Amino acid sequence: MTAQSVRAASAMLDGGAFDVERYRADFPILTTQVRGKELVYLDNAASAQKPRQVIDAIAEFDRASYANIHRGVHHLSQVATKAYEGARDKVRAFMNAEQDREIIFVRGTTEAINLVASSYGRANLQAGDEILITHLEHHSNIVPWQILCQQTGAVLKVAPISDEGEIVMDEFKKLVGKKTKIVAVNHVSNALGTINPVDEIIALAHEVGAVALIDGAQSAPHLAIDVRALDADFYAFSSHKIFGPTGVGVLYGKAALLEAMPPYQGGGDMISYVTFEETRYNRIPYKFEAGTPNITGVVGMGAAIDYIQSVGLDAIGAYEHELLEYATERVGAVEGVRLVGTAAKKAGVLSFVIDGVHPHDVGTILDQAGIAIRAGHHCAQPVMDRFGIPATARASFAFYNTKAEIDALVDGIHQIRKVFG
Ligand code: 7TS
Repeated sequence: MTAQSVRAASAMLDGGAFDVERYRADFPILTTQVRGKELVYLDNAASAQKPRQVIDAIAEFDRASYANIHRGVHHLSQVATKAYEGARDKVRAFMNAEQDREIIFVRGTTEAINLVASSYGRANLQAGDEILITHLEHHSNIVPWQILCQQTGAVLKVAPISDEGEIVMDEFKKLVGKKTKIVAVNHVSNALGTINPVDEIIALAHEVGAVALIDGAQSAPHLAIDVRALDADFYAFSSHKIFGPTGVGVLYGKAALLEAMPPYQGGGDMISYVTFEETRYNRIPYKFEAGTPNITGVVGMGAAIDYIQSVGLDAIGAYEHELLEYATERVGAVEGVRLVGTAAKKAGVLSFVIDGVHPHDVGTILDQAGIAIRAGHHCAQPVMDRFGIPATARASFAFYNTKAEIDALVDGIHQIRKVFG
């Protein structure tokens, strides 16, 4: 048994229960008081909190190992380069990618999708070609494709979703055809929590020779990702949603695709040779990492991956499922509350509306009780349009949340109903 699996096993209480208190103790911010109340942090889909192990790894790297990477013969530059490239290998293993060079460090999911749209998209799409997304996407998996359509004359197609918030696969299949060149879908919806059948979607894309990009911003914190089993062409996620720092994330791409793609940005590190007449580009992944990257952020993301793996994604998934079921039942039972997004397979997100109360008021009143949720369109306005609402209140869970916190949320909702009579 590894040290990590010993820790994971010993964190399971008798009877296999998840020892949430043990993990909560790793997150210093969870003891914060907000407006005189104990913080109840239910905005994990926006950004997850960081455990001490990540905070310390960042501080320790900056204190003892920091220098610019890839370009120094001096000791610290070599130490920093090793830490940076070590994190790349951790990401590779986390996603079960075959090779480190298939892992590109970017600013986050948004930049990853823009990179593919700009580089792969402009090089491979022509007027009349089609890009297929769904009605369930975050704006960052809509707008880059709209820009690409404007630039190339390609056409954006959108697969519909059901009243439960699931992709209507029969309709999706009808939209996949000879003209389809890119299929881009989220693995888990940030607005509704739906887990999408990305394996089936990728297979459909491949049947017509299209590439498939999976937006994994909301899956990476909750599900084990296996890009090889999925056969994903591109897969993106953000560090700040997996308990790491902001400003850094990952684009996975199959090596053959990345090698054939033109650079996204030009500058230092992405070249092998520069003259005014001709520039030769560096090999992948460096071809796509122009300029000094977020070195400390990458190291912090590596520490976050170590941390997640010490808890174990299977244990996280099982515990969060229990939390979501409890929350769905309790919140759904409150009179005047309607849950938005009731898919059969969901992860970590409970979106709801309360009759006669604007979601922003829900968020503001819950905040008075120290409860942090998100109120708004969640950067998924088409999802709101589909349900004929301007916004929802959204509670989103991490493995450090508890049933007692869900009880606090339910008490808060009752309070709101009283206030708005
Ligand atoms: N895709 C999905 C499915 C997301 O949930 C988000 C962020 C992004 C892409 C963009 O990620 P970024 O790290 O590049 O910003 N979602 C949210 C959210 O639900 N609330 O705040 C940010």
